[in-house]
Amino acid sequence: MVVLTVGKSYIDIDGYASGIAYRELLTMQGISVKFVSNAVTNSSVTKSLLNLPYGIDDYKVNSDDKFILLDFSNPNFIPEFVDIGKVIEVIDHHPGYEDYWDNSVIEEIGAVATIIVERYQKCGLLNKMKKEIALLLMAAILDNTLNFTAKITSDRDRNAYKLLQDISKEYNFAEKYFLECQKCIEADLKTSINNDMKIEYVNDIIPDVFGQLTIWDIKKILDNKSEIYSIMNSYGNKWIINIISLKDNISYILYSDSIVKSKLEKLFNCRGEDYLIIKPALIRKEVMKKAKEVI
Ligand SMILES: [Mn+2]
Repeated sequence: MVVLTVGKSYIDIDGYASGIAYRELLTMQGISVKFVSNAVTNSSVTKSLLNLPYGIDDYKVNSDDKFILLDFSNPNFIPEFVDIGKVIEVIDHHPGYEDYWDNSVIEEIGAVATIIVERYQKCGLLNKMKKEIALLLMAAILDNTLNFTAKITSDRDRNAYKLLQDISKEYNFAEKYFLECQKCIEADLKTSINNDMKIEYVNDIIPDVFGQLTIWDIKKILDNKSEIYSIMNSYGNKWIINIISLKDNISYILYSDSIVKSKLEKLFNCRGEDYLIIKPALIRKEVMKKAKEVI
């Protein structure tokens, strides 16, 4: 048996969709394969995607099984049931461990899902892909590329997404998918902010407490500013939070006080009232990088 698996800490939609889609492809090719993981799915795997008639297999690993690792290559994230000597392939897009593996495909690309789409294409089996599988892979590409705005996005991701659109016939899926993610965030703003909180000293420009939320449409969230303030204030009196609104590709940066505000205005060379508006949107990593370059 070939066992596909993902990193042990949590499963995001890229690992989830890639595991399911690659299992279907290998099965079509006559290979016995299961997709196995004990990790929990995070909020990028939405309820409606979890409800599709595909999922993780209930399977106990045997000593003669071989393993394929998807969407991770860092050996620290290998699940306990994987025998590292029996890993036959690693497909990932996080750089750093290319030399560690003999059979690795670690590419600078938006999503592992894109590589899986290309494998269907190479085998001439794209026309056999089910609509539900196409939807899962579309969500993976959307999430991992931040709706094609992240720097890591490549033309391969855009091409794969087009092929998947033709299979699923869903031409308005980005809005649908991200609105469902947003609903989850709005339903429990506190958990969503807590689960994506970075506390790290960068320098005097940026507070240590740096939150981030990725949503589709900013409006409702801004109506709820007071709740965001109270959640962020529980981390201390100096903070910022970057709220990425994908619909308009804008970062809305909220801050704890006027001192932080004026430092950010200087950094971004713009003026804010209750928040800064930055277009195109920046992810947290990019804001930190910009702050480091100043000093
Ligand atoms: Mn990924």
